Amino acid sequence: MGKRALITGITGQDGSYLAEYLLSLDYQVWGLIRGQANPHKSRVSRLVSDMCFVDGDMMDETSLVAAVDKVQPDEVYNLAAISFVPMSWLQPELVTEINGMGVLRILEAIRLVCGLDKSRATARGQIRFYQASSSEMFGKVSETPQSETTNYYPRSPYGAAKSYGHYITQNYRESYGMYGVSGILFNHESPRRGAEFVTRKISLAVAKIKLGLQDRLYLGNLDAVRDWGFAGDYVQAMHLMLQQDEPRDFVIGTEQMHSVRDAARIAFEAADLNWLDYVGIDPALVRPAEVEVLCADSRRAREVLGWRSRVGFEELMTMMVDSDLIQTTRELQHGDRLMTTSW
Ligand code: NDP
Ligand code: GDR
Repeated sequence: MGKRALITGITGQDGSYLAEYLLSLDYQVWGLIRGQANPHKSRVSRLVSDMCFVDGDMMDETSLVAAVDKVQPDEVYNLAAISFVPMSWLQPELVTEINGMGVLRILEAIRLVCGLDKSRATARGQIRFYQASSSEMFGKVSETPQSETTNYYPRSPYGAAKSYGHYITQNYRESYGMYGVSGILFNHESPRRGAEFVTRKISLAVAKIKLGLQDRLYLGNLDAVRDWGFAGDYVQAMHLMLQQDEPRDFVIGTEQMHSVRDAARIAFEAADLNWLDYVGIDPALVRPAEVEVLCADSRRAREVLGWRSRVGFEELMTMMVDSDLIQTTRELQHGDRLMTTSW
C-alpha cells in the first residue's frame, strides 16, 4: 500500500474524481463525512469503491483533530466548502465559517497532530496540505489573463472567504514550515457537477427539452466569461502540487475564454437544437456583484508541473449533454425523481 490521503469535500464533484485518481496511484484514500446520515455518502461510495470514511465537520475543530489523528495521512486535500457563489450572499457568515475559518481549523488540526512549530522545522513535510483556492479571488480583475502574481479583488463573500483560506495557508507555510499549497483553480465541470452551476444547469435543461420534459431555460448574465475545464484533468494537478520539492501555489485553467452564451449555444447544438428557441433571461439570476471575465495564465503549472488541460470546452459541454440525456432517460424509465435545480 502506498501513501495515505485524507480528502475533505469527498462527496462533492472534485472529491470523487480525486479519490478515483489517488486510488489508481495505489493510495489509501479516506474521505471526511459530515452529519449523522449524510445523504451524499452513498453516492460517493457507489462511484468510488475501496475507500474509507471518517467523521468530521469543517465547523468543528475537535472532529478535525480526531480525523487527522485517526487517519495519520501523508497528504490532506481540503476541498470542503459551500461552493455555490450565490449562497454566499444568502448565508455569508456560514460560508465564511466553512470556507475561511474551516481552512484555519484543518491547518491547526494538522499542526496539533504533527506537533509542528518553528523549533521543529525538520518536521516539515510530515503532512502535506492542499487548499482549494479559487479564481473567484481575482474577482474584479486587474489584468487578463490571471496568474499567481495577479492581485485579488473578491466580489462575493465566497471570494473573500476563499482569499482568507488562501492567505492563512501561505501563513502556515511561512510561520511553521508546513508543506501547504493552494491550487488557484478556475471553473471545472463534469457530468458530476452540481445542478445549480451554469454548465450543468444548461446540460440538464438541454436533455429535458430534447426529451419533451421542459420548454424553456432561464439564465442570468449571458455575457459572463469563464475559463472552463474538465474536473478529471484538474484533480491530477492537485496531486502534482503535493509532489514537488518546494511548496508553491499554482494557477490551473485551460487558458481559453468562453461566455455563458457560448456554453448554451454549444450545449443545445450537441442535441441538434437552436439555443435561441429556448433560452430566456431571468434578471433575478443576475448577481449583486458579478465577476465578468476570468481566464487563467497557467504557465507555471505547464512549466513546473508539466500539467495541461486535455478536454476542450466543446468536448466538455458535449460530454455533459450526452451524460444527462442518458441519465434523464434512465430516471424516466425507472420512475426516479428527475434531477433538478431551483436556482
Ligand atoms: P462541491 O460543492 O461539489 O463539494 C463541496 C463539498 O464540501 C461537499 O463534499 C460537501 O459535503 C463539503 N462540505 C460542505 N460543508 C462542509 C462542512 N461544514 N464540513 C465538511 N464538509 C463540508 O464542490 P467542488 O467539488 O466543485 O469543489 C471542491 C472545492 O474546490 C471547493 O472548495 C470549491 O470551493 C473549490 N473550487 C471549485 C471549483 C470548481 O470549478 N469546481 C473552482 C475553484 C475552486 P456535504 O455532502 O456534506 O454537503
Ligand atoms: P461560478 O460558477 O460562480 O463561476 O463559481 P457558476 O457556474 O455558478 O457561474 C458561472 C457564471 O455563469 C453566470 N450565470 C449563471 N450561473 C448560474 N449558476 N446560473 C445561471 O442561471 C446563470 N446565468 C449566468 C454567473 O453569473 C457566473 O458569471 C464556480 C464554483 O465552482 C466556485 O466554487 C468556484 O470557486 C468558481 O467556479 C471558480
